[in-house]
Amino acid sequence: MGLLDSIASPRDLRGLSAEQLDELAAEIRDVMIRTVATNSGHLGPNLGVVELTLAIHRVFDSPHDRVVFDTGHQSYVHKLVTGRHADFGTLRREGGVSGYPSQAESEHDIVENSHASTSLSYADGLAKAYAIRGEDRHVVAVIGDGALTGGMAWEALNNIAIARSSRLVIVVNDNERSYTPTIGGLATALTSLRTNPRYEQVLDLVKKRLNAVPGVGHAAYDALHAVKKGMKDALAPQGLFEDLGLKYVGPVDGHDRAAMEQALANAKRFGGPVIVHAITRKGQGYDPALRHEADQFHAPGPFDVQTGAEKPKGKIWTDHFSEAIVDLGGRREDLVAITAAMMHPVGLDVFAEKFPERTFDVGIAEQHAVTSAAGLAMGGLHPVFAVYATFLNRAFDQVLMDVALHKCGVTFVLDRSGVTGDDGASHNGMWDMSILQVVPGLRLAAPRDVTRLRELLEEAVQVDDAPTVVRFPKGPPPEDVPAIDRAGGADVLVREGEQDVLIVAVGSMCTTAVEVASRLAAQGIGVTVVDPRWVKPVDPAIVELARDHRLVVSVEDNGRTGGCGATLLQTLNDAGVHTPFRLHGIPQEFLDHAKRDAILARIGLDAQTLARTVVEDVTALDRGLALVEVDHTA
Ligand SMILES: Cc1ncc(C[n+]2csc(CCOP(=O)(O)OP(=O)(O)O)c2C)c(N)n1
Repeated sequence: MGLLDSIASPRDLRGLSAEQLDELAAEIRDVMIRTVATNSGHLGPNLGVVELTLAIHRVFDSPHDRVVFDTGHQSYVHKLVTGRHADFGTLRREGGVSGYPSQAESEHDIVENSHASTSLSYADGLAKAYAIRGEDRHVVAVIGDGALTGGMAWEALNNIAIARSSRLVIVVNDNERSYTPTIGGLATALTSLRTNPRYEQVLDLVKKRLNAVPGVGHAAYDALHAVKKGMKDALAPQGLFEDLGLKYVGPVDGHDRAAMEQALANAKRFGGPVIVHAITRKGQGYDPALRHEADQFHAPGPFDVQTGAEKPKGKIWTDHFSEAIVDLGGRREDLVAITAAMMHPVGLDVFAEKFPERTFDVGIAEQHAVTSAAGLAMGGLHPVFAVYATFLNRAFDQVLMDVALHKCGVTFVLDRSGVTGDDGASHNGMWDMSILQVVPGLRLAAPRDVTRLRELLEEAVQVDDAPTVVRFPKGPPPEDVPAIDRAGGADVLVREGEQDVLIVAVGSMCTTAVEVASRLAAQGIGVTVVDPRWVKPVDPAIVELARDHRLVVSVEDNGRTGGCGATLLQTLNDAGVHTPFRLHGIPQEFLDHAKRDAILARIGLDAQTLARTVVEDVTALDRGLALVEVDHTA
């Protein structure tokens, strides 16, 4: 039995000796490494916050005091010391421990959105609420230097600086990295705080002298770290945070638990908002992570614990996009690429190597990325912003007003669209085709396979007077699905028997639709499967096909509300085409984490369920009945 087994809640950390805490830290690292090696997950970030998290839980009293983790990908240590050690082996598995904080899991978790740069706003609100209600509670926000590049964090700091009575401690976990090294003016400013030699030397000297005085050393050293205008302030590098009017403590070695505790205790005593600047190393305590150049094992797939060698993955959609964009970049000198701190995950790394002057990593700043893209387009270039579908949500207004209204030729490449699975509710890319439907002039393509990805991307970057979007899912692409015919701009994939059922399949759902068609054909039901390729605007050829069939079935890997099916239905209605219509998509709910295929089966987006529903619908029509009701919340 290890020490971790004796930690049921953070209070159990209080009685441990320094040696036991070191032992516990090692045990936590071991558990995290072994678990992520099989289940995949965020390893580097969590290895970097072991001491920091232990220190927070020893100094503050969670859940009375609230701890908010920005993004939440670095909350494994917190989970392990808040009663979830026994279940930790189920990390990211269906029904198991979530990869992010989860209110359903623990009273110690509060924020679970996993979209970066929000912690300070949550914390600002919480601290103000406690102040107004007269509750003696502290709020601790843990935010990485990466998340600190997001605009929301600065909007929050601007407010926090004047919220004098907020008992708010902001721990800046500075490991110099997002996935790759954090870039920008902020990163430079943090470096200057980190490396100010005068500060470090003087503090060291003071520490040595004071600690040499028996009895008073620690207390006096504490006092130096403390509040109000004192010696510490005279020594601390002025800049950045203090210019904003925020109390600053640091820099502190985030792997020195005792030093962290001391800094946090001082910050706690201050009684107003304080920043504690902790310097940590991503991947600390595990050599393969520290050596991992691309991202220090930010989020590895399964790997070998001894060597750190990742299990081979096949080519995924991202890899094919990566090749396609390099190819396009070679042919078009006006093509520029943008990433919001996700160079490797979105596959722009090779483009960046080849065309560094045409690649921009803007930090975790999707809103800025979009409007900056508008500027690049106005300046005569064609920007391609590659981003996970879920993160574009944040920049909706920028797409609408800054790009579309100005008729800017910007291409958005939405990776990880549709159901993504393991990362839980916040990471599914199930909103893009709904929110983008309302953007005038925007054209949206959903390639069904790799050939179509290349084709549609090529078409997209040729549009220079409107935004274009190319969206594809997570994981490996299917085998190519050849077209047997064209209808307008759409591909006809199957035409079997009579014109009974028209299946309009979007992107990744085409492969499934072809399988559904073969099941229907086997039962003597006539079926046509069409892939619109460009799903927005609706192709008039599809309206005509719908007019000629007995039943229209739309299938998309996007929320049912306001997506492609809903828009098609509305278009048919406007055109006076009243063919019975069945709309299949993702129910408009927050989906718990599980494997993508398991979720698709659960929500009825698998071939078997779809085929059964179509057969039921056709049977109802044959009998002259209305379509049966389907429970879309199942
Ligand atoms: C809005 C948004 N964009 C992108 C991401 C993807 N993402 C997850 S973690 C991360 C890097 C975070 O860096 P940092 O805050 O420094 O934490 P670290 O992993 O270095 O501890 C990014 C870009 C996200 N979660 N949210």
